[in-house]
Amino acid sequence: MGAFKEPHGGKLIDLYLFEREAEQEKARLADYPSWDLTPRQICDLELLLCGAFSPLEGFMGRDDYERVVEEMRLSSGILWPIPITLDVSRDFAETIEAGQRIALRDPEGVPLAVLEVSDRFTPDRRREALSVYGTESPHHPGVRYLLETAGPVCLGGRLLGLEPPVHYDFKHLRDTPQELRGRFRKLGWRRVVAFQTRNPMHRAHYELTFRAAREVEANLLLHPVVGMTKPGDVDHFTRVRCYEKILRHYPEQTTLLSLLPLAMRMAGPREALLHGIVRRNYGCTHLIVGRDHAGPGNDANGDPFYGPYDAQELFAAHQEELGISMVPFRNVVYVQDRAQYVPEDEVRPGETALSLSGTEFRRRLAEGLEIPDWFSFPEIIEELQRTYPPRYRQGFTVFFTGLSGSGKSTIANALMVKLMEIGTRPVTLLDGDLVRKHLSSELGFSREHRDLNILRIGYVASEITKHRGIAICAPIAPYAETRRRVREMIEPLGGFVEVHVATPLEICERRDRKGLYAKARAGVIKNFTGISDPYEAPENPEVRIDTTQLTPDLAAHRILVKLEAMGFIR
Ligand code: PPS
Repeated sequence: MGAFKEPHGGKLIDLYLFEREAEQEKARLADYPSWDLTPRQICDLELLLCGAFSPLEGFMGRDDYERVVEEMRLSSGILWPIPITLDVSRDFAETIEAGQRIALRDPEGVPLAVLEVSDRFTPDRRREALSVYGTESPHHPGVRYLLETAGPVCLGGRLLGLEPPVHYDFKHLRDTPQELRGRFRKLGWRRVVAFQTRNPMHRAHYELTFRAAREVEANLLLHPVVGMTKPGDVDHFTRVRCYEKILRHYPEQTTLLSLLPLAMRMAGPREALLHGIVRRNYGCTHLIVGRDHAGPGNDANGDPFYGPYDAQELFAAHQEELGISMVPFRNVVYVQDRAQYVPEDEVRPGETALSLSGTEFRRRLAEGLEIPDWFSFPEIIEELQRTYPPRYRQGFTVFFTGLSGSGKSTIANALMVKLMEIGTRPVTLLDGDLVRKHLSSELGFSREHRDLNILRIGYVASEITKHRGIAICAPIAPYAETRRRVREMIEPLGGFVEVHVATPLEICERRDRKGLYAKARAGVIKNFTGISDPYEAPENPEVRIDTTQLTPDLAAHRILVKLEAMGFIR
């Protein structure tokens, strides 16, 4: 196997302009239209500019796009598995002509590159989804992005790089392909096997990378993706802290860690090829390809989108052309009898093989249960426990909803006092009236204004939850869709408990503590919830309370019991 083969016999692409040219180009930027790059586009741009996507010299035009989608080849015939395109809005595209230059800027407005537009085209996203991802299902995160997020028109052309995207984190672990090749050369590493990952590494990963490197007599590059991975993955800050810790377990001078700002598409087999091309460009000679490489999870029926070894098969078929070899790996399992990890097909009859699924691992973290040493190194478990504390240390939101006068505020106050008595976390009450005074004083009671009000409350509660405090919200929140959006905002950050205070309208109206129902009946107050405005009762709240049968004290107690059952207090 020849080391440091140049891609396709050519040089590594470097699209950055020399300093003087870049200055000249920057002086002309005021005359160019500007496009603000999305996070995904910034990742793609960074890899294009530094040559990680060699031989690409810019965003793909129609000819490359079409042939990549249909045949996995650029128009020149070179193997390329996934379109790398600049998608924009129709409005923006209509202002752009072929031959024009546009400035590509980061979210702060910093110009990163200039695109010499040579092509403007409207891709057929469904066809792209079917060919590249093998499915049109929106359950596939790559397809969902394509169909729901990506702009409808693409601009293709050559890139002139002005400066690389700024990264403030883990600077010491970021290398361009040039830099990494240089490091390998300096260290005398002639054979390098890359390990691609988007997850924290546990002992099984450690074992298999170690074995892979030994098998092919190569040094090891841990090359985790820190651009965009699958929604819901462990954040890259936590993962990189874990990688730094696992690195110390490899024999000295054998292994390097470098971060890859790639935006993953979760395209399974085709993505494995892209990973191969990128690693080849970074100077690696081998890539470990495992079971369900770059797999997107399951479809609506719970079936996987790709076969477990589809990626290995496709890679094997194109290995020569890719210029990088695959090290296929079999799953390793822990054999208790031998206190050792072994490939699963080497487990002898009668031996006990142990493994812990990702789901089971997350359950144990959430419940603060023990995680065995054979599964992961203690420093890594500790790191993950810090990011994912057990439920009783996570923040949560109790979100009351119900008619005016239903008793939301009274119960919310009682609950707040009880939680303060327990005292494990700070508590903030976002009561309807209070919020309308401080956060939403300019809003009225139209649907639009009510939604804005609830989304503001949701945003504040999500921040409180993220910081591991308790938010108690008590607005009317009459619309189910808006409540769903609030839940979606908060659930990934901690607990969300919806409490429907279901006191019937007649009772609320009979109580009429603020005299508002009388005014609403008289038509003095317009759009009054329950009288002249809708209230959509929640279908599946965590708790439903009717205050005609329950005192505020007992109602608050019921919510506490629910929180206990869910593991948020103990
Ligand atoms: S919403 O729909 O969630 O944004 O409403 P919210 O912020 O909770 O505000 C409800 C309180 O405002 C008073 N009020 C009205 N309620 C409903 N409809 C109309 N038109 C209206 N006008 C004023 C009322 O006192 C509500 O307080 P609560 O505590 O719910 O009784």
